[in-house]
Amino acid sequence: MHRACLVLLLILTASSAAPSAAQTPAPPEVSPAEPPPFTDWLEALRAEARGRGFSDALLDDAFRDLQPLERVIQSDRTQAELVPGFDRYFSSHVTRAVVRRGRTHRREHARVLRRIGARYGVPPQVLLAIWGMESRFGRATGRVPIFQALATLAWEPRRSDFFRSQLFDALTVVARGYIDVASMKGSWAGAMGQPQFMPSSYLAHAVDFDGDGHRDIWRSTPDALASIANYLHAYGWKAGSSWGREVTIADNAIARVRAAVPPRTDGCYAQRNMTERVPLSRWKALGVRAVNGRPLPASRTAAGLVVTGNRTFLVYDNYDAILGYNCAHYYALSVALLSDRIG
Ligand SMILES: [Ca+2]
Repeated sequence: MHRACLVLLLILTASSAAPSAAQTPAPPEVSPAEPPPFTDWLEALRAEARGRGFSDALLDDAFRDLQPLERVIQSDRTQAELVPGFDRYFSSHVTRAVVRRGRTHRREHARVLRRIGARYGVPPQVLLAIWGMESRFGRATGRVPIFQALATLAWEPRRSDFFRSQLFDALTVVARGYIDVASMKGSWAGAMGQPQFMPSSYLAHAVDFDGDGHRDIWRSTPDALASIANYLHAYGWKAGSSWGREVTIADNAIARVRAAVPPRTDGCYAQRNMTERVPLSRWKALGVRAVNGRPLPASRTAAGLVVTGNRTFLVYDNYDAILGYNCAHYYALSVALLSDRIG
């Protein structure tokens, strides 16, 4: 009946192994044209920015000495080729040292994590897991000047529309006085600070939680953690609920499970690589069990099935919020499992 579902269960849910810059879109498949000479392109960009009301002083500052960065282009072009399999991805990101550091940070920032949890409903271990995955708890936020990275990717034709719009958002970030050009550093893909926000995410979701008047996701840990919480909240995180759980399916139940629940058809790439959400009680009746072999609770919690390599998960609504941060199962499952280990 549901042949697509069978296919789905066989698909290893592919995911990018690149740094997980929130909201970086998947690379397009078409091969691009040659870009125009950079100086001509920059002149036109500058004219458009002036037309949008950005001051000459700001543009002088942001566009000073801009050159395309070859390593930015190379990183962007190779990211789609690195798909190592979930186990390798997971073991390289979620090491024992990362878990240990997460627990240390949990104690160290217990008070602010409690306050953030009270305001946004996201528990400490989830915030710490994203913080750890994105920037190794603020230790690796990227050293690339953001305007340099964004100008390179906006000039290069592959994803120029997306990065041109991020460039204008980056100008807005500076124009509003949130941060100065020199301090605005991040990854080769333009993801900034401890939560690795793209400029558009920064404008929409960054918050000032330590009350100094600046949304400083680069230097303030309270601002960074609260900004992650605000982001997840905006993507539908539900307080008091978890992300999901790892499960097992007995060999003699696999065919029944495959036939029973169709693939999901809405949402981003990873969301379309899982099943529809049905109540846990339904999965239980189909023979899906907790990973320790115990029966699932017969609850009405909606859960979708995610299969990656030889591991299987039932994921709840909060998992969608993690996919909102970065739509890739490898990433979201790593965040989820890391959060369990820290918690
Ligand atoms: Ca602040």
